[in-house]
Amino acid sequence: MFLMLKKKDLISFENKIANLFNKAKIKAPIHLHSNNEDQLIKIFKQIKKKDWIFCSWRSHYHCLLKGVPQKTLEKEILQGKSISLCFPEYNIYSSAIVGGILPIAVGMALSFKIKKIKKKVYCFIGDMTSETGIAHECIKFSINKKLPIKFIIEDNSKSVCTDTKKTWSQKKLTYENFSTKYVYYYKYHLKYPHAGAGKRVQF
Ligand SMILES: Cc1ncc(C[n+]2csc(CCOP(=O)(O)OP(=O)(O)O)c2C)c(N)n1
Ligand SMILES: [Mg+2]
Repeated sequence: MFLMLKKKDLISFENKIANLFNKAKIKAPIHLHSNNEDQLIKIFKQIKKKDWIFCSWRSHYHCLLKGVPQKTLEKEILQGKSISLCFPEYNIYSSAIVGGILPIAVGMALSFKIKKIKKKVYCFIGDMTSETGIAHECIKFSINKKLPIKFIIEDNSKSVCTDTKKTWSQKKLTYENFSTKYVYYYKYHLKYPHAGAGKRVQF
C-alpha cells in the first residue's frame, strides 16, 4: 500500500475512539478492533490505491490502512457514522447489514472483469457473516467466474454474544484455514465487546 501506518498508530487511534465513546462524545454505536493489527498490516501490503475495499460495521483499521486521514475518520465517527463508513474518494465502502456488502463487492469485481479494468476488490467479512447463505453463494460465484476479488474472513469466534461454531454445530468454520487465491482466513481475539468500548452503553 502507498501509505503504511504502524501497529501503534492503529492501536492509539482505536484507544482514542474508545475513550471518546466512554466519555459519551459519540452518540451512535461503534465496533472496535483489537489484536489484529499485524494481520491487517500484512494484508494491506498487497492492496493498491486503485483497488476497492468492502467491509462491515467494524472498519476503522481498514479505513486508516486504505489511506483515510485520521482526522477525517475521527470526524465521521464523532458524527455517529462509525457503523457504515464510506469514503468513495479512497475506494472504501462499508455496510452495517450482515452480508449486505457481499453482492455489491462481487458486482464490482464482475464489472472489472467484463470491462477489463485492472483493479481488484477486497471484501472483509466476520466469521458469522462467512457462514451465511449469501456469503457461500458470493464466494462460489466469484471462484467459478474467476473474478478479481478476495474475501478476507476475520474470525473473532462470535456473532455479537453468540458462539458462531456452536450456532451451526460445526467443529470448524467452513472457510477456516481455507487460504486460496480467493479466500484468506485469519483468527484474532477481540478484547472489546461486540459494540461499544466496555464501559458505557453495550449492545
Ligand atoms: C441482516 C442483519 N442481521 C442482524 C444484524 C445484527 N448484527 C450486527 S453485527 C452481527 C454479528 C455478525 O458477526 P460477524 O460476522 O462474526 O462479525 P463481527 O461483529 O464479529 O466482526 C449481527 C448479528 C445485522 N446488522 N444485519
Ligand atoms: Mg465475529
